[in-house]
Amino acid sequence: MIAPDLPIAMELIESHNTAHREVLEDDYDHLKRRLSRSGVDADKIKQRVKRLELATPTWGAGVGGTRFAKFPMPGEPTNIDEKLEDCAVVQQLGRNTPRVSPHFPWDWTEDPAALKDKAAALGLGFDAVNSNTFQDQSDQKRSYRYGSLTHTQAPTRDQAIEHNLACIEIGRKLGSKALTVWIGDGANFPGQQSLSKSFDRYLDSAAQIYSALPNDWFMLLEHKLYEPAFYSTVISDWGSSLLAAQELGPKAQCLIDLGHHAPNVNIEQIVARLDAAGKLGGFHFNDSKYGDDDLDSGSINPHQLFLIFNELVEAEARNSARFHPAYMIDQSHNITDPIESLLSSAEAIAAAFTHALVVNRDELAAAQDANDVMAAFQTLRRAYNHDVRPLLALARVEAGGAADPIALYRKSGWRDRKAQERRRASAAPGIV
Ligand code: PSV
Ligand code: MN
Repeated sequence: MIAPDLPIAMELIESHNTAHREVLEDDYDHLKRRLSRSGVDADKIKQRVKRLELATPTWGAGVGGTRFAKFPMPGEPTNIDEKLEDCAVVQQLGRNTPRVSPHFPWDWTEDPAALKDKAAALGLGFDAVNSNTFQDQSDQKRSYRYGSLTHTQAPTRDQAIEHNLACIEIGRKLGSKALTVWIGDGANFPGQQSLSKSFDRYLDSAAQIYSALPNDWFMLLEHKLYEPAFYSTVISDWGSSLLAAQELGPKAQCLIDLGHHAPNVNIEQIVARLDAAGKLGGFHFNDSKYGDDDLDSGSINPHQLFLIFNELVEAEARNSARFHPAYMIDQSHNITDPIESLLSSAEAIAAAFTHALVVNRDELAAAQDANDVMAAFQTLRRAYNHDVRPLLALARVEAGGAADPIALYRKSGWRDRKAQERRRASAAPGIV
C-alpha cells in the first residue's frame, strides 16, 4: 500500500476543523434532537452518508467551454496528472469522491500502471472508463461525421468498436470495473438515416464490445435526447437504452445522465422503472435549466435530486442484493473554479441522499396505502425541509475532510500556487 501523498497540508485542515468544531457539534446536536422527534437516528444516517461514493470526471476538473468560447483560468489542469491532483483536492476536503472517471482518448497514457500508482498515491482509484467516438482524433483513419457505432459502413463501425475495446484494456489496467458508452450518433435531417437500421447497427456493434467485457465489468449505456444530432439520436431515451441493455445481456445496464431528458420529464419515475427492470446501472449527476446538461448538481433543481434519491433509497431497500448503481458527476465548469464546483456539487448530491434517508418510510407507505395524499406529500416535505448541513459537515470532519471545504480550499491558495507551476490552458472552444 502506497502512503497517500495528499495535496493539502493536514495541519491546515486540522486547524480549520478545530475552529469550526464547537459550532458544528452544537448544530449537529440540534439536528439530532429534531430528527429523533421524527423517529430518525441521526448517527445512523451519518454512518450511511459516509459510505456514499461519487466519481469525479477528469474532464470536469479542467475549465470547460461552450461552442462559442472558453475562458481559461490560470492554474487549471491541462493533463491527466494535473487533473488527478485537483480531483485529489476534492476528495481530500469533501471525502465522498474517492474515484475518478477517465475519458479516452483525452486521458490517454502509454503507462496505465504508472497512472494507477500516481492516483493511489493521491488517495484515488478509478471508476468507469468513458469511450469517445463522438469526435474525430487526428490519428484516426475514418471520420465519425456520419456516426460511429451505428455508421452505415462496417470499417467505421469496426474502428469505433476497436476504440471501445482499447478503453476496456486500459480500464483493466487502471482497476476500473465499467465502460460507459455514449455516442453522439443520430441525424440532423428527416430521411437522413433509417431509424430502425441505425438501431440494429448499434446493437450489433455494442454486442461486439459486450463480448469483450471482463466478467466482473458492466457496460453502462448512456442515452441523450439530442445534441449533437438535432433531429434524431440513436440512443435517445431510456426506452432505447433499456431495449439495448436487455438485448445485450446482464452486464449491460442503463446510465441516466440527469441533463439528457426533455424539460419536465419525470426522471425519478425513470429511475423506478429501470430499477424494476433490474437495469439501473448508474448516473451522471449534473443539473440543467434548458437543454443544457452541464450545470452544477443541485444548483437549479435540488428538489428533483431529492426525489431521485428518494427512489434510490426505496430501490435499495427493495433489492439490496442487486443494487449497485455507479454514481458519477458529469459537469463542465465554464466560469467557476472546477474544484469549487465539484465540492459544491458533491455536497448537494450528499444532501439529496441524506434528505431521502430521513424520510419516514413506514409513515409514507401508510399514507400511500390510505390514499392520504397530503400526509404522503408532507412526509416527503418534512424530510426535505431539514437542514442537514451539520450532519454532512460532521461526517466529512470525522472522515478527515474539511468542515467548510470551499472556505478551506480558498485559504489553501492551491489555485494561485498552480498558476505559478502549470502551463497555461488553450482558449480553444468546445463543449467539454
Ligand atoms: C454527453 O453529453 C456526455 O454526457 C457524455 O457522458 C460524455 O461522455 C460527456 O458528456 C463528456 O462530453
Ligand atoms: Mn454524461
